[in-house]
Amino acid sequence: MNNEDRIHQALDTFQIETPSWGYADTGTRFGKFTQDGAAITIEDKLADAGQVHAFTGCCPQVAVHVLWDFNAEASPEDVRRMACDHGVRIGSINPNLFQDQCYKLGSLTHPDADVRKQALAHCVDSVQLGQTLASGVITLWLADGTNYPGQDNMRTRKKRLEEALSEIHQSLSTDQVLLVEYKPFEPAFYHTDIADWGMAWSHARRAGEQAKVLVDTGHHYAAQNIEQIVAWLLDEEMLGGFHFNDRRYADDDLTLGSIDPYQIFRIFREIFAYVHDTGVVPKIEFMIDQSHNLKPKIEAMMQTVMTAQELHAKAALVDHDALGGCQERGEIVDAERLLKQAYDTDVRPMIADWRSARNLPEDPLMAFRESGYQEVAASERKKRREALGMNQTSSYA
Ligand code: AFD
Ligand code: MN
Ligand code: MN
Repeated sequence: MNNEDRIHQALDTFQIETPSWGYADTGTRFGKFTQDGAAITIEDKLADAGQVHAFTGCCPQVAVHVLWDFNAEASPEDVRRMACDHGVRIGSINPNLFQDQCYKLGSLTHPDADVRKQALAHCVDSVQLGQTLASGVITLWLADGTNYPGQDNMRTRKKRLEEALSEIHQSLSTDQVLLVEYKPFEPAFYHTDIADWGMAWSHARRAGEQAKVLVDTGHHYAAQNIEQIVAWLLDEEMLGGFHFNDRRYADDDLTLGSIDPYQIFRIFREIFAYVHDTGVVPKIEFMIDQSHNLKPKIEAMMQTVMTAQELHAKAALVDHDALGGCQERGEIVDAERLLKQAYDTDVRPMIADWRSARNLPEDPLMAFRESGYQEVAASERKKRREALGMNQTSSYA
């Protein structure tokens, strides 16, 4: 198979989910810079996600955040219809266990049984919401942890979480998966209850067959070898999915591949190698987790999507048989050359051909910019913000 065919075949099956929260105003703990064009309601978010899908052709699903996207004006049925109206559908469901005041000392791991009960009820409600929306994926991120040595017993918290995850798992329908996300620190600063892939793996394993690990590429210490984690989880059949972004320092939600594109290529290459070696195509949820504070939201999302397609296409070019031969013979220079040859291939013309063959613009970002959608949305939403008296200036949170 030539490079063009390999890339077209890879792109035909490559889909990546965009997050509703990536279209709305966001900020840091030091303040929020609002944008006239940012989405205000879930309908705005789904309209914007619909634009990303319409121009790129690979983002039919939108992740939702339960507390931020559903309310009196947006029931699950309303949201499902809005998604359909904008040419997308609801993807993963994100419970919110980190904003309610009662979660100050944790949610599912909290020392107070009543708080744990409230958190568990929210998770089970989220699972049922997923069933209502025909979403097969529950992505669980816990901000749980402690800020001071001695604050709580880490083993007791582990046990509380094991109990809760097992109950959440029991509420899943047969076609749902529970993806357990890990993060080394933030917001907790002394310890985080699910701090690394091993803890997530242990919790998912204990919870049940339908629980797997969610790898957020921004949730690793600087020198961590993420593709080794991916290879292990693949081999253990415990890789549930990714939250893609990039980081300079920590959980920065930078544009995927903007700091270390070769790492993302190596991650995708591990998946292609696993499929080649085992003949098994694992069900992996490719999801974006970003919410840019400064960039225009839709353009930032398109940049990430287009980069993901390029890095995935490059990884599709690796000749696994030739690489396997080099590895067996210990030809380490040639082995690395094979990877670099694939990575250094300019795949953009072949991706452009793939897009035009599907009536998609060769450069989705520029085509979107010329469409005028952003200007129309910004002026309409600016009026709505003013009418709602929404905060226009950043303030210390
Ligand atoms: C934050 C958390 C985590 C979570 C996301 C959506 O660090 O990545 O998946 O918010 O809730 O980025
Ligand atoms: Mn994440
Ligand atoms: Mn994060």
